[in-house]
Amino acid sequence: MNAAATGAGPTQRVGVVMGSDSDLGTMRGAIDVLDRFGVPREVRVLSAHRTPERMLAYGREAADRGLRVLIAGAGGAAHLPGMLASATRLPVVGVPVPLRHLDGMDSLLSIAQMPRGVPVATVAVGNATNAGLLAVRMLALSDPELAEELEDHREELARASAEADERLPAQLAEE
Ligand code: C2R
Repeated sequence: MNAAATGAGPTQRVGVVMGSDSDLGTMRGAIDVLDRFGVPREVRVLSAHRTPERMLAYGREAADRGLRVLIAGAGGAAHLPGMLASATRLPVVGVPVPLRHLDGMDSLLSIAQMPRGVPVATVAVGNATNAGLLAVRMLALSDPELAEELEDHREELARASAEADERLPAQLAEE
């Protein structure tokens, strides 16, 4: 089992944190991206509401443990990303997790509307994939190999889009 999969150890570069294990379906998007780029990560369930002391300790120790970026997802009254950001100087990327009610708007606003001085970079509702990519982009600033892989990924996206563009006339003609 590699370091990324064990979820422990000093080599982890990104901490993926969620308020509940019920968020895992959404947060898997970030985990998959980090694994795809080979970025060592750990995954934790921590809650500003349910385990405030554990959550604060994690935030306070994160930088010293070698983590470079935190990704934090939570649904509803999503205080976790902001509270983590208050306990660390590391960049925190917040993921609004949609629950059954309010389509994730509650979570989105809880995460995005941070007071001046304590930033949380917020992605779209449910879009943990972009949180993973944002973390990879941050790490790539000081990692040329990762930067090259990101360029390949960007080219791949552009190629897929161009291919869809070329396929579309034939698809419409078949309708
Ligand atoms: P359960 O499914 O465990 O009842 O959790 C979680 O992120 C989850 O989406 C329901 C929702 O509660 C959220 N939660 C928070 C926080 N802790 C848990 N928003 C927090 O600290 O912000």
